[in-house]
Amino acid sequence: MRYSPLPSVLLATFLLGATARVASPATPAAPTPADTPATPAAPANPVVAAPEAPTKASQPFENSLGMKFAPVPTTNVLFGVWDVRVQDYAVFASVTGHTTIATKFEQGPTHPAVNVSWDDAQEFCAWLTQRERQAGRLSKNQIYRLPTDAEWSLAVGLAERRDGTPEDKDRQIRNVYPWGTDWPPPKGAGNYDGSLGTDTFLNTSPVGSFAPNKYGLFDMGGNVWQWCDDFLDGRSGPKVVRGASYFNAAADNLFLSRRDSYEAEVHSFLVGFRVVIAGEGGASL
Ligand SMILES: [Ca+2]
Repeated sequence: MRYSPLPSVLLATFLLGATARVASPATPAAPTPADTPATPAAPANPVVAAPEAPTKASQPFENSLGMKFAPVPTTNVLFGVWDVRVQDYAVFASVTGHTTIATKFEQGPTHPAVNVSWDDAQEFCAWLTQRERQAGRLSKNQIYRLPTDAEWSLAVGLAERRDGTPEDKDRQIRNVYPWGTDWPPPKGAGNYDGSLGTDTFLNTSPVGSFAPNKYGLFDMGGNVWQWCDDFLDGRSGPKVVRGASYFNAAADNLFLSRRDSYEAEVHSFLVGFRVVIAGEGGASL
């Protein structure tokens, strides 16, 4: 039989992207004896996809740390599908020398980073923005930042009034949870306090351990509280956290409309964060 390497070159080129350079022209293969297994030829010029920045808020994206992002309709940002993980935060701490505070319980690399203050989260976002721009994975008018309180609500499909402060909206939509409107939560609903029987994790759990919401976002209820950008009262003082944690069991803490808050410098083993990618000033990507 005859074997030509051309088809595999073309296939690899197709799979690796349209900008691939094709070995040109393909050299016709010498006839191969029928009783000798043909060895597929490797592409003459292995193609490495050029790094690219996200171009639209409507398409999924993965950055250089392997953090994944998903679109949330009605927002102009890409949402991190997971909380920032221990392994993500460790790169930041290692490169910058930023102080970390160990937990008293064991955390794996894919657990959400905790003991991270709102101030720490700002520094992480600034560092990641710079890193990704240098790597060609973010354009100069795009930034990493915390989600706003309003964006967080949209990311869980909560139809809230657009005016008013986070404090005004705290628990105003009642009995709506990440899993629906039933109480108590069903098994597998998320990582909450053990008394609810939802899961077997005593403390934090690896991100992605439970089903994602309709936008593909994991742990938008349970595991750890997530910092949002806003002040609770809209002006000053403590910052908003959303989503409840592995420490919570009371129904009204698990409402999607629940806002708790901490001062920006507080480190808590119950609080982590996720980031979004936005155009500068929150503008469209
Ligand atoms: Ca638990």
